Amino acid sequence: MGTKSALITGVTGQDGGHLTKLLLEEGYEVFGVIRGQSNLKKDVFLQEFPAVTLIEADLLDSSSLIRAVEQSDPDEFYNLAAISHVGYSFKNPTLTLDTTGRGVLNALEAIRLTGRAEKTKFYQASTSEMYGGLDYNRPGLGYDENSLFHPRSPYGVAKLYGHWITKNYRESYGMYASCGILFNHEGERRGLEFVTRKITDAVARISLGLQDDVQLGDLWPKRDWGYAGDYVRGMWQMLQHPEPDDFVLATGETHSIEEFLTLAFAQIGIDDWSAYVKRNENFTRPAEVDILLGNPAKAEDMLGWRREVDFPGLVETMVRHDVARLSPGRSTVGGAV
Ligand code: NAP
Ligand code: F7E
Repeated sequence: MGTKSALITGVTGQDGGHLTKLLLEEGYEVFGVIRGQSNLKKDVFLQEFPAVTLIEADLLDSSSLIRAVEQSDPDEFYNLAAISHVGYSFKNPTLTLDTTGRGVLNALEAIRLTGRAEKTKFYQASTSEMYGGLDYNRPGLGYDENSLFHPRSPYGVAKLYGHWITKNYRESYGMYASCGILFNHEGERRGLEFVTRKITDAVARISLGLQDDVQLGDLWPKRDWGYAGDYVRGMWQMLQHPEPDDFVLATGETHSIEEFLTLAFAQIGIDDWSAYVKRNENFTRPAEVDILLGNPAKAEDMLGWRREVDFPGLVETMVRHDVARLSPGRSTVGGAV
């Protein structure tokens, strides 16, 4: 069989970077959808991944997606693009619906209308935010593929549409379309606006005397936090499975933001972090997801997926990366900020 081709939307995001690296290592010809007019963004991306062909397109523009699919003629289409920040989605709910919800339909239609329903395998980036973390629907062993959904944000609601329209295209048109229901995954490519990276960036700055404290919202919420590199491997494994299906990827452990702070500050020798963390109401949300815990048994059994990085290892990697990045005379590692 010849070289496989893959089209990735959201290629400039955290998972896009990890997935590009993996697919290039696996010998794929990789095409990435890049939005906007900025040449700088393209240049920065191509500096790290010169082998990738970038295609200017946008999830909001159906015709641009049709062009992207025609140009790349992909064996595998990974739809990672989204408005992905939960707090931002409350402030921009319509944009979130259009991008994170309707954008999935636009991507599926681009495959179908170009006559590739039988050729192109589709991956949809579904999320644990669809579960909502409320008492009544919280299973003891963690959420799995059959758990009830009760999204708690415009982001979660839009993702639920993306999830169901993907399943609908699988059932209606026989498309190979799979949803990965991924719990939080983090790492050195994580955007600085997400809580883990905001903390590790601040901890590094505090240790280097560049910053006095960090302003955060609620600290009690718990998340099932894994490493993004492990999770993109799971995405790829899903599309290698003989049948399309939906899979949860998670660690099966849950930890509060307070626990994350304790491990992160311990990396720079601070045991009591209370003086360095200030509460700022601007970082709270109109509705919170209190606790998320996932059960990855199906992916482990059917795909042989395993996560390699544990919670302390994740925090240590992120703090070390940010200290190195911000230290005088040190430059950025790879494409990570
Ligand atoms: P991310 O870092 O926020 O990346 C989002 C990407 O989407 C960026 O490349 C962004 O491009 C692109 N994008 C946004 N709007 C677009 C549009 N209208 N057209 C084309 N591209 C657009 O997200 P991530 O953490 O890598 O997550 C990848 C996917 O998995 C997302 O769909 C996210 O919702 C989902 N997910 C993430 C997690 C997690 O814990 N990370 C868990 C479950 C599901 P710009 O660079 O131009 O902004
Ligand atoms: O918040 C609390 C916040 O924004 C985690 C996305 O990738 O994972 C991510 O969504 C928790 C929440 O991630 C701050 O209220 C406190 O309880 O890092 P986050 P998220 O909302 O869990 C899911 C699975 C996705 O699918 C999403 O795309 O931390 N929190 N203080 C804060 N959060 C932020 N961002 N900033 C704070 O200052």
